[in-house]
Amino acid sequence: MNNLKLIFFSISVIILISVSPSAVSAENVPAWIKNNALWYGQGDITETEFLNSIKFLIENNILVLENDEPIKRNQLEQIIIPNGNYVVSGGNFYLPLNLEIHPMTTVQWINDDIVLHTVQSQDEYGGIIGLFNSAPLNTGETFEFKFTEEGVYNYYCSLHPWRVGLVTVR
Ligand SMILES: [Cu+2]
Repeated sequence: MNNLKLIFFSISVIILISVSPSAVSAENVPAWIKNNALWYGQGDITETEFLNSIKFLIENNILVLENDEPIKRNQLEQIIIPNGNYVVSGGNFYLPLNLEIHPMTTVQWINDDIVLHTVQSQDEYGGIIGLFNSAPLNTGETFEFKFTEEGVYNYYCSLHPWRVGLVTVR
């Protein structure tokens, strides 16, 4: 085979082996494709035929080209209600004040303060709505809610209504 073809073949084999080792399982690669690689190396089939076999691997999800960053789902994220959160003029905001997550993330609020707090979902006018609503949480107690839909969710503490926070789902 000529040099160009040899280089191309080598690159193709490297791609097959190294693009996504975790996603390529040898037993999932059909025998005819393994033969294609051999035949292509020997010059028995054309570049197009060999490329088509790689295309087949990709289209059938045998060879998986990984995206930049897969979206993590079914994760747990935490919002801390910090010590001193009840103080009106204090700077002890929710941590974080605006939690940004993807859909299907469960959010857990934990009360690290020395007094009771609640978590109440609010509409855009500040009224309580029945989406997620905790009982009063003692120190160390938690409350969880799983966000399935994109959107901006407001909440506050009904015992300390100056404490408002956001969960942004997108
Ligand atoms: Cu509170």
